[in-house]
Amino acid sequence: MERTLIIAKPDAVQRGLVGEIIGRLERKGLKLIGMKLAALDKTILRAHYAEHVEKGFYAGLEDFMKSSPVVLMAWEGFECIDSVRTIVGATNPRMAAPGSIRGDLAIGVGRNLIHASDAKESGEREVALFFAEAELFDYDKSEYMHLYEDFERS
Ligand code: IDP
Ligand code: MG
Repeated sequence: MERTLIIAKPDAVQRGLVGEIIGRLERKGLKLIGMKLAALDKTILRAHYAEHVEKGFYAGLEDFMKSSPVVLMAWEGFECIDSVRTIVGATNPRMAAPGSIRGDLAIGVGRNLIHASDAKESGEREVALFFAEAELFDYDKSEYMHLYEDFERS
C-alpha cells in the first residue's frame, strides 16, 4: 500500500480546519498511521521542499511554514497518492476543483492549507523525514473488506 505525507499547514491550524481535512481523508477510507503537532524549522523545511529552495517564492513559503505549529500526518491506502492529490486539489486554490479541499476552502497559492506527497517515492521519503518508525502504526482496519477488492488489499 502507498503512504502519503499530509501536512495541515499553519493556515489550516489557525483557521480551525484540521478536523475538516482529517474528516475528508477518513471518509475516503484511508488509514491514518501517524499524526503529531510540530513546529518546523528551516533545516527540515529545506529538506522537505528541496525541489523549491531556489525558487522565488521559497523565502515566503519558509516564513509561512514556520509561522505556527502544523499537524503532520501519515496516511496509507491503495494508490492513495493520486486519490489524495485529487481530494486536495490544484496548487492554486483558485483553479482547484469545487469539492476539493483547496477548491472549497482556500484562495491564495501561498495559503493553500495542505501539503500532500506527489509520487510514491516522495511519499516514502517524506513520511520517513517526519516520522520515526516507532511513530507509525500498523493495525487492521475492519472496514477494508467493504472498501477494497482482494488484490487491492494485499
Ligand atoms: P503542491 O503543494 O501542490 O505540491 P508545489 O508546486 O510542490 O505544490 O509547491 C509547494 C508549495 O509552495 C505550494 O503548496 C504552495 O504553498 C507554495 N507555492 C508554490 N508555487 C507558489 C507560487 O507561485 N507562489 C507562492 N507560493 C507557491
Ligand atoms: Mg509539491
